[in-house]
Amino acid sequence: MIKKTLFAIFLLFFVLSGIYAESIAFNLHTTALSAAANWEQTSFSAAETINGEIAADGSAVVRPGVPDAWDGWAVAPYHTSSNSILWSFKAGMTSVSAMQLLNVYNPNEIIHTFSLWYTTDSNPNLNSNFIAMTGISLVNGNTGTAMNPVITGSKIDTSASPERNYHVFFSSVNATAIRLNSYPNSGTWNGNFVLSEVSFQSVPEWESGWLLCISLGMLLFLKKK
Ligand SMILES: [Ca+2]
Repeated sequence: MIKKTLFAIFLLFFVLSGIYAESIAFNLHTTALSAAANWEQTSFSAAETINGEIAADGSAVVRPGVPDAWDGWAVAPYHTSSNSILWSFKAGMTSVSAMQLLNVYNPNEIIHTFSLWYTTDSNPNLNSNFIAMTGISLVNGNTGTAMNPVITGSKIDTSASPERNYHVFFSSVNATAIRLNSYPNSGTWNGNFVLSEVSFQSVPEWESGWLLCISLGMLLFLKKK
């Protein structure tokens, strides 16, 4: 009886370790983030990039009390300048190794040139100290094929062949927030862009690792006995 109870307890821990892993890689499970930007075009707020929706142009999102909600972050009329958006992890320090950027809104408003930065500040904001991402590579998320952008430091230039679904891989970092900087006219067509949604391949450092190790060890121990 005791053995069964213990087994059940550690099985629960094992399941929880999976939940706490918060693997939000390349899907729309983005509730573990908050978003802020230096500038938000009217009805195109930073929060639209983490709302779990990927609505297209011509179909304003229906939200009670919000008459003209468009799904994505845009920066007009300041698309001729650089802009920044910050995604902070609600879990705090998080191990991150990849992200997905979706530009579903409109094929004419795809972001093609941007840079990626991270911070370890405990209270991250757009003025925190940021470190450039390294080891960057891109895959077309729709086809799974490697892309060939011009990468200079953490600056990624896909203007020769922009895509609507970027999987961006980089050297793993422990971060509290990730910042994306756009460049002047870094959207296709008129220079503006609409970034529909973002997600990260992330694992909060301590929860998942410890829960997984302890629960797996105990499961194996109890199974042997
Ligand atoms: Ca969205």
